[in-house]
Amino acid sequence: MRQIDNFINGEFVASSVGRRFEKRSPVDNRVIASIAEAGQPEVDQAVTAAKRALTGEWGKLATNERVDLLYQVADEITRRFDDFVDAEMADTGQPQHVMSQVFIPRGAANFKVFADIIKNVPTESFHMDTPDGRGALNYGVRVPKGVIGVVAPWNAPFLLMTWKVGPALACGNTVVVKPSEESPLTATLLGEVMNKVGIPKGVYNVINGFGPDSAGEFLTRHKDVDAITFTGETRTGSAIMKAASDGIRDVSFEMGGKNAGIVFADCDFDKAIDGIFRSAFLNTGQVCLGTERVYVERPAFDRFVAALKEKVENVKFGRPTDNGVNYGPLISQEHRQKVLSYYAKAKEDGATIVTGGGVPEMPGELAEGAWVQPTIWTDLQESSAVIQEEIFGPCCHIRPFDTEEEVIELANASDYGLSTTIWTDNLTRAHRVAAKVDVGITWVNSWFLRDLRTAFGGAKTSGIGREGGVHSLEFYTEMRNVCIKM
Ligand code: NAD
Ligand code: 6OD
Repeated sequence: MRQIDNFINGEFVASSVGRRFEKRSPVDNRVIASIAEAGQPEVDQAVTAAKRALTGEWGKLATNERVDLLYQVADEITRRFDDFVDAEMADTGQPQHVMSQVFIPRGAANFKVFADIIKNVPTESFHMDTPDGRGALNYGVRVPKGVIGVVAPWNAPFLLMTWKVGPALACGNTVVVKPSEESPLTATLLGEVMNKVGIPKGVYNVINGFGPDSAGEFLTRHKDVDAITFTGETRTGSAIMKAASDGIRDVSFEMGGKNAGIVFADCDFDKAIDGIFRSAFLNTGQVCLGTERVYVERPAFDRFVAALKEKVENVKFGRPTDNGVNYGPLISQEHRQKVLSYYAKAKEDGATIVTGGGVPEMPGELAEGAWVQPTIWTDLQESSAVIQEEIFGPCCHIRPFDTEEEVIELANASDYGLSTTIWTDNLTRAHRVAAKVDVGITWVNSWFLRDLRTAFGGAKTSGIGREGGVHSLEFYTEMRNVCIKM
C-alpha cells in the first residue's frame, strides 16, 4: 500500500495532526493508499513556502531559464511515463490505453506548450499622440500574479492539474495544489519530478485532503493565495467564489456540463456513431465535455439508436491492464450511488431503457468495484432531472428533432454551457449552428480534439474565464502598462 504525504517546500511531510485517510481502488474497492490529510498548519506552511519562493531563486530566473526547467519537467514525466500511467490507473481504474495515449502525454505537453507560449507571445505597445507633438510610448509588461491555489478534480487528475500548473509556472508564479481526495497519486509523483530537475523549493506544493473544513477550504480562504484556479462541480465553484471574495482574489473556474450532441441526418453516420460513443462513454462518462443529451434528426433516429446500442453492448469491462478492456468503473462507491440514483430516476420518469440501466455482474474481486452498466435512454421529457442535471456517468438520452431551430433551442435549454458536438456534412449549417449554441467549446465532426493554443472554458454555470494559449496568460499574469513620454 502506498503512503502518500503532502509535498511542501520540496519535502514530503505527514500531517501534524496525524490524520490520514484511505484511497480505495475503484476496480475492486481494496485500500491502495494511505494519505496524510493536510491541516491548517500544513496549508499555512505550503502557502508560506510558495510566497517565499516568489522572491527567491525562482523569482530571479530569466524567462529562458524558467522555460528550460519546464521542458525538463516534461522530459522527466516522459522518462517516468510508466510510473505516471500506473499511478493514474490505480487512482481512476480507467483503461491503460486512455492513460498512456491521452491523459499522461497531455500532462507532459502542458508544461512544454505553455513554456513555448510565454517565450513567444509579445505584449502590447501603443504609440500615443500628445499636444507637444513628441508623443508617448505605452507598453505592457507581464508579471506573475503570485501564489496560485490550484483545486483539481478526480476525473482526469494529471491532465487537469498540469493544465493549470504548467501555465502558472511558465508565467513565473508558484503553486499550492489541492488534488481531489479521490486521486492524489500523480500530483505527489510530480513532486519527485520537480525535485529531480531542480525546480526550486516552494515553487510546487501539494496539500492533500477534502473540501469543506479541510485542505480545500483552508487553501481557498488563505489570505496569501493571490488567485484560485478551480476545476470541479458548479456547486463547489460557488463555495470557492465566496471564499475568494474575501481579499478580492481572482478566480478561473472550469465546471460542470450537460452537453448536447447534435446529429444531422446528412452526417457521416459511422463517424457520428464513433464520435458520440466516445463523447458519452469515454472514461466511463466522467468527462466534463461528455455528451449526456443526444439530439438526432428524425430520419436517422431509429438507425442511430440501434447502432449506438450495439456499440455500447460491446464494451469490454475489466481491470485497466486486461487485454482489450475499454471500459472501467466509476471513481468511487459514493459516485456510483449518485449515478445509480439517476438510473432510478430515469425509470421513475418513464424512460425507455434502450440498454443498461443497472449494475453489471462482475467476477471475483471485481464484484466489489464501482461498476455500472453503460446506459442509453429515450422518451424522457426535457424537464426530467435526468436531462437537466449533470450525472457525470456513462449514460445518455437520445431524442429526435425535426428542424435546425428546434435543436438549437433544445441544446440551449440548459443552465450549463460547456461544450457541444455537431455532426453534419453540410459545413454551412455547421457554421450557422455553431454560432447559435450557447457554449464555450463547439466541435464539428469531432469531439475532445484539443489544440492547447485555443480558448477553453464554459458559458453560463459551466465556468468563469478562459484558459489555453494566451488566455492562460491573462489569468496567470498581471499586465502592467508603462507610459513613457518622449
Ligand atoms: P468537486 O467539485 O466535488 O471537487 C473538485 C475539487 O474541489 C476537489 O479537490 C475537492 O476536494 C475540492 N473541494 C470540494 N469542496 C470544496 C470547498 N468547499 N472548498 C475548496 N475546495 C473544495 O468535483 P469532482 O467531483 O472532483 O469533479 C467532477 C466535476 O468536475 C464535474 O462536475 C465535472 O463536470 C467537473 N469538471 C469540469 C471540467 C471543465 O473543464 N469544465 C473538467 C473536469 C471536471
Ligand atoms: O483538455 C483540456 O485542457 C481540458 N481541460 C479537458 C477537460 C476535461 C474534462 O473532463
